[in-house]
Amino acid sequence: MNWRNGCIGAAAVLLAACGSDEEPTANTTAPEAEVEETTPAAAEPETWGFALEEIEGSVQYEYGAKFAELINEKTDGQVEVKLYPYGQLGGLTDIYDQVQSGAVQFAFGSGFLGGTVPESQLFSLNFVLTDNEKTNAEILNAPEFRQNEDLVASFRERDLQPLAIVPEGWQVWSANKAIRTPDDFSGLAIRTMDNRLLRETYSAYGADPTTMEYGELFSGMQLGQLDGNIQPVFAHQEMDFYKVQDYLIFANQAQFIATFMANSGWYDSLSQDRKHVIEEAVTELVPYIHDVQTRLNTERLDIITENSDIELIYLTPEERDAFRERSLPVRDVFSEMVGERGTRLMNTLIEQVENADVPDAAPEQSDTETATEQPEAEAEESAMDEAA
Ligand code: 6CS
Repeated sequence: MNWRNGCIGAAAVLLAACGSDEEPTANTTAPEAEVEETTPAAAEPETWGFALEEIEGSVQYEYGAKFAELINEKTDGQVEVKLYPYGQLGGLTDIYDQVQSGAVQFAFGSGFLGGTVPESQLFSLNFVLTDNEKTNAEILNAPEFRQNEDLVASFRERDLQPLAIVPEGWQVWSANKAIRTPDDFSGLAIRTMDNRLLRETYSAYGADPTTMEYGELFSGMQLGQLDGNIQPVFAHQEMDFYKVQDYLIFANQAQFIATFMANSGWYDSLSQDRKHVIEEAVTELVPYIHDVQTRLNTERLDIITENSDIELIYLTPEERDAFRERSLPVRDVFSEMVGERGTRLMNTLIEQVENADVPDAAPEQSDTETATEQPEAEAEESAMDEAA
C-alpha cells in the first residue's frame, strides 16, 4: 500500500473515519454461532484486537503478525489476534485511548505515549543504553526491568499492563543540512514525538523541536514547516520521508522503543493459562523481532541509497560526546517530571546497562559514508556473532 494514497496522510479525524467499518468493539468474544439442534456447536474463536502505531511492513506490524501466529498456535486456534495498523483507529493518542478503554486488548505505545504514561518517556532519554542493539533488547526485556514493579505500576495506574519493550532500531536524524555538532542544530525545526523529554533533549542540542502527528510529517517536511525528523531507518523509507530530506545522520544517541501493552482490566480477567500463553509469546518474540528490525533497517537503508542522493553521516565518538554531554542534564528533567518512582526506574535501567555484558564494539565510523557502505549493519552482525 502506498501510505499517502491510503488513510495515513490525513488528519487524525480523517484517520478515524478511514477505519470506521472495522472498528473494534469492547466485547470481542464472537457471538455464539447459530447451530442446527442436531449439530454440536463449533466453538467460535475469540478475537483479541491489537492496535499498531505503524503501517503494514513496519517493525510493529511484523511483531503483531508473529504474535498473532504464536497466540493462534498456542491456543489451538481458540484465539485470533486482529491487527489494526496505523490509520485504522485514528491518530496515535486515539490508539492509546482505545486500549485504555478496552475497545482493543493490545496496543503499541512509543514517544507519544509520554502524555498518557509520563514514565514511558524514560525510553526517549538519549545516551542511556549500550551501543549494542541486541544487548539493549535483552536488558529491556529481562524480568528485572520488564517486570519491575515501578514500571508495571506506572502503566497500571493508567489502565495498562506492559508486556514487552520493543526496540525498533536506532533513531536516525534526517535534515536538510549536515549535522555534526550542536551548533549545526541551531534554529533547525526538528520534529519530535509529542513528549516533553524529547522537546527538552532537542532544545538542549540547540534545535527548535516541533511536534506533529506521524501521518502529517511528509507534507510537513515537503512544505518546509520542518527541517528535520527523527526515525528509525525503516520508517524514513516506508513513509517516504527520505525523499524530502538531504542528509541522514547516525549518532546512535537512542533507540526507537515501543512498549507492547494490554488493557490491564482485561488482562487481569484472563485465566492463568491465557496469561502464560501471552508470556511465552512475548519471550519468544524478543530475539525474533530483534532479527526482523535489524534486517528491515538494513534492507531499507539499501533502498534509500539506491533511490536517492541522500548523504549518510556517521558521527565520530568525539562528535557523539558533544551531544551526550548536553543530554545528561535532561535526566534531571525526567526526575522532576516523574518523581521518586520514575527516578527509581531510570536508575534501575542505568544500573542494568552498567552491569551488562556488552560484546566488543565494532570499529567506529568517522566520516561521511558513501551510499554503498553499511557500517551499522556490519557492526550489529559482528556483535551478534560474538554474542551467539
Ligand atoms: O514518529 C512517530 O510518531 C512514529 N514513528 C515510528 C517509527 N513508529 C510509531 C511512531 O508513532
